[in-house]
Amino acid sequence: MNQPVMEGLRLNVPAYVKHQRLVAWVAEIAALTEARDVYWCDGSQAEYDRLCQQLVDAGTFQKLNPAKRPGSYLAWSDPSDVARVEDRTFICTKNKADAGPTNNWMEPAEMRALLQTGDKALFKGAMRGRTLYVVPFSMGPIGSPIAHIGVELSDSPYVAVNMRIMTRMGRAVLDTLGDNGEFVPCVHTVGAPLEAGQADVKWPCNKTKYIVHYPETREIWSYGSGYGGNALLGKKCFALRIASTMGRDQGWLAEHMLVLGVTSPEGKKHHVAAAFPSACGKTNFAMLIPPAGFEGWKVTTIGDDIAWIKPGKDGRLYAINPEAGYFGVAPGTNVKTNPNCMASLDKDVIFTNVALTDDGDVWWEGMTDAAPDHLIDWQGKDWTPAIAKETGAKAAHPNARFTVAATNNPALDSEWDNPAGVAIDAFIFGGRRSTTVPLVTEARDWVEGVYMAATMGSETTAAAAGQQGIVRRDPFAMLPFMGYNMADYFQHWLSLGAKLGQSGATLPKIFCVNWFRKGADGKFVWPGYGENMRVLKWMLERVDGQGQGVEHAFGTSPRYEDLNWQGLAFTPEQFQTVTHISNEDWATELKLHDELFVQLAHNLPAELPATKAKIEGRLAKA
Ligand code: SAT
Ligand code: MN
Repeated sequence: MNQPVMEGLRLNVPAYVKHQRLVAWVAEIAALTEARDVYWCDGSQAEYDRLCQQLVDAGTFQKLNPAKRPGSYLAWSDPSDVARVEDRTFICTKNKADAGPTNNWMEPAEMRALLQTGDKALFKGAMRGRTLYVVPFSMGPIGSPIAHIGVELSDSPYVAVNMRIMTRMGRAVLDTLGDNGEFVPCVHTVGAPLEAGQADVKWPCNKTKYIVHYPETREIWSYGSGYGGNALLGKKCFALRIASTMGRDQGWLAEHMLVLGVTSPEGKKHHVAAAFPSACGKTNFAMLIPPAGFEGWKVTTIGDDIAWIKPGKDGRLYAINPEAGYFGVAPGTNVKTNPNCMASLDKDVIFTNVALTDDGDVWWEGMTDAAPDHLIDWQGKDWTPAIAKETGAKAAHPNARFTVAATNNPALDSEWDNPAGVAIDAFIFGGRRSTTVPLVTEARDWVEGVYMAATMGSETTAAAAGQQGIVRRDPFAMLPFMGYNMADYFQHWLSLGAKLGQSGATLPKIFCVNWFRKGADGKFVWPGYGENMRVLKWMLERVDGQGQGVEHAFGTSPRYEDLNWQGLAFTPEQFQTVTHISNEDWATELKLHDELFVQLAHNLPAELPATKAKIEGRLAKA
């Protein structure tokens, strides 16, 4: 292929690239952003090692002690760039109603003027002095009929190396794309052009941030942040926001769900998909080790954050994990809460915003009972337990993360890479609620389950910038990740259920859980983590038509004697605390459901207020 040469810029197109439209687009973005040069990622180990070394030389990465943490690096971000920025995230559709009331919206032409075409367009010259990395990636196994391809153009080598872990990235993707394949174009800049002679900083970013989606043309434009979901555009931007609209149009689901396999001692295997908001323990649940009393049971991980779920010919729902790695929360992770995760982090990890130990390893709050005597915290400052006591300074940022390949996980499911996916037996929806919501409830039918998921509330966490610990409605744990109108999304779920039901297929059962209920002392009552297996087993018994429970106003829950307590001292009184349904609390809760329904009134499926009326009727009789 001839190499298009633009004024002063070679596109450096490798001979194996056959896709003229892709090359033309790279040329267009390189010209717009005035990138210094262009580099096409091939996805090789040698390239990864080279880019990591380059990041070390630039001061972005510190190489960790290879005797303690081989092949691993630590990055500290700018203190202002530590989480997703929901208030800077936009869904740009022609009609505002298509983005819906839960999304920030701007008219596409207006946004394009701001970013691309206007006199002061932010992307104009944004990559000056920097290399534009062409990052081809596949969400899902390369070549799978369920997978989709994206190409991210980014001026951040940190993004390139993280994308190599989080996705199937590199030359093989372009080979599959051929000369005319479809891809989602993703443009990302840290928004920190370098003028001639200007020295770079360790974590370039910009105070101004835009995370922009055009669902109608399936494009993503991200400006000003180098962090996680703002910058690794295959993840929330593509695999959830853009993919949810693709799913709506094509009859499938893109969900903020982990997917796990559970195998019983008799060898019977079930698959479960579970939605929880960010930083509510999805990774822990996906890597759960069954506790004492569950000998012979096995839990295996298919995915820890996102599921793409498509109906199969048999009417069942099949899920794949579109990702190839985990971008998980480090604080709180330890050998007790998540031993499989700790083992995954032994080698070949990129850590972001954890603390550095004096012997070149990492530490975060909750990793060990006692903190080391001295650390360098995530902002590069001296940290000791005494300083922490006095100032409250955290060694690791509460949203500190690890990036690691799925293949590092000792509990990885043998089917995790299966292009056909796994058949889902149950959906679980869970929020972080210190009160009101009981440990586990089974919906009596699909519509009741959709109601539960739609009205889910959760206390906010450090995964997003903004106030933490306040309850907000987070339907399906998708509030920050919906690419279209939330009410239409509810309808999509209802319609899919109705369609599959009509085909005679058994629909997955739907459950709602809450691991986070607190007692009068303000402490969590339910031990969580591995002990969640007790609840999981009950759910699977229900799937098999065996588990016992009692019906109440909004579903069916187990009694104390319906769970296996072998190996755990958990009293009926404690069980009462985590399962109690207070009519008073639920009256308040239902008012919040009302507020949501008022907000989503446009196109809200009638089934939802109808379900609410039934619940109210039952509560009145209770
Ligand atoms: O920053 S990410 O979006 O990748 C993590 C999360 O919020 O779940
Ligand atoms: Mn997530």
